[in-house]
Amino acid sequence: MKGKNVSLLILLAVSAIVSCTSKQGSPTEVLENLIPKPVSVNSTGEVFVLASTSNIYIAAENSEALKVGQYLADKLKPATGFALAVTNNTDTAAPGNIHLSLLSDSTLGEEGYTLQITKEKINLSAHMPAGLFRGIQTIRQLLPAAIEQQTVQQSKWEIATASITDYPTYAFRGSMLDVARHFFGVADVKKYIDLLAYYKMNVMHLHLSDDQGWRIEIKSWPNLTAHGGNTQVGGGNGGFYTQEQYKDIVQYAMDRYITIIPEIDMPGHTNAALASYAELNCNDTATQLYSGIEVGFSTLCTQKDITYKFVDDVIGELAAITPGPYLHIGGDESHATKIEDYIPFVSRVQEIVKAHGKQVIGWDEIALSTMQPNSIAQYWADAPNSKLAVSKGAKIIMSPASKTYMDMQYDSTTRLGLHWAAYIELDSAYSWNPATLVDSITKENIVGIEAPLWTETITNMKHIEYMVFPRLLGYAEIGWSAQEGRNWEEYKLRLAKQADRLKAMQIDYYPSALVPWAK
Ligand code: NGO
Repeated sequence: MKGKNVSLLILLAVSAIVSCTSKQGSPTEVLENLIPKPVSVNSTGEVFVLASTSNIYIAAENSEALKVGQYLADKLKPATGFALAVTNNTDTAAPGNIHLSLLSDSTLGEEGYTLQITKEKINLSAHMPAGLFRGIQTIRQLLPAAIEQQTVQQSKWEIATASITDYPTYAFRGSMLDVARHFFGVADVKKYIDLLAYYKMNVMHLHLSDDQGWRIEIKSWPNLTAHGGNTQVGGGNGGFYTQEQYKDIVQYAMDRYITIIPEIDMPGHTNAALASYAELNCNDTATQLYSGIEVGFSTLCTQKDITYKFVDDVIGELAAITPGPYLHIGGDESHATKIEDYIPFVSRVQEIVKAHGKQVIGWDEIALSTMQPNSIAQYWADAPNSKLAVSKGAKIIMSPASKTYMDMQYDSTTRLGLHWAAYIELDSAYSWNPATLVDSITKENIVGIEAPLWTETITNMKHIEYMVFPRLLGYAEIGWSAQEGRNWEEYKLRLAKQADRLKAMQIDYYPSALVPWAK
């Protein structure tokens, strides 16, 4: 109680100071509009106004920077109705413009940026184009929430002036979508990618195969999709991405500085493949397609040569259409594979991935195998496995099920989802530190965090939105923002302010009672 009173007093004092320096009716608060929280923000108490005469100027001929500028113009257009010109012309005389520049400042890293917002102009600088891209998300969040509407809005497009320096804590900040248990088409995946981009995340992991469905065209094994793509949990039609569609998703993500990580789960979670090709089974008999949700009954026949030919073909085709460095090989819950078969199989698959020029990621069980020097283990449930991976020199992606699984229900009344790992309310999702969650796994061992959405109970985009939002914002902040500056009591106020944006984007989010949403 005492502690609460003190923080209330501090809050009141801070808002008193803020309101003294504010101009009546104009935005002054910068920080409260931003998730993830930047490294440093100095508000300067004035206002920049975006107008129909504003332009976006790119300093220097750089086609990537031009593309980022165009992305910003495209995002600002629907609600403002302004056709902002994006040009290399750096005539800086006129006020009201946005300037993007690349400068040699390696302290900002690949994704860092600085923003100088004065009443005359906005200067966004970065060391790399990815930093410009992250920076324009900050500009979007500083504009009124109506900026996210898709039709022209009557609003003053004002931004509070400030100087901001910002860069991420972790290099890897992602989410996974399980498109195997239920299939989601290209448009849904693109929408998901857009939302990751808005909160400065940079990885999207696609869980492309499981017992219930095979979702990516493999030209040398066409029955995987022709047969194995035909169903999903509950027995619906399923579906799959052609390689052209997959490439389209990859490009869409790349344009947003997001890396796609494709996952082929093996040797377990493989019923869809086993149903499509009899020769992958030890008894040479194809299984039936499966639409239930129990796990742990399927395994590739690890003794057969054809299995490794299959893996090599699949990994080879996937590597050829995946520009990102990673290939995910699953490896979880292979309860139907004897451990003496599992270990050599997973070790050999890592060599195959390496031969195709990619880096392995696998669920934490792969720690039991011989790890390639740069293989990454994804901690989801088993701390000893993850520590074993670290002892073998591997890095860790933190996806603890009890904190980051977005298929976990918020509480016992949530209409979708599971709760085998935990109920995950927004405070629980936010209030943990990847670098101290598992003893002896520290920040140096961790590449970053990933929040998976498994889809046994999720059948459409509205369901996705409800389970992902607003937890995803917390994961974005855990990955991006400094641990020392994070606490739930302060975060929940910023989260409350995001509601208008989520509404403007027509996202069906969970309105947790823990958050003081505006009336
Ligand atoms: C587990 C399992 C998945 C389930 C998920 C449901 C991992 C890595 N394997 O996580 O197959 O879909 O739980 O929460």
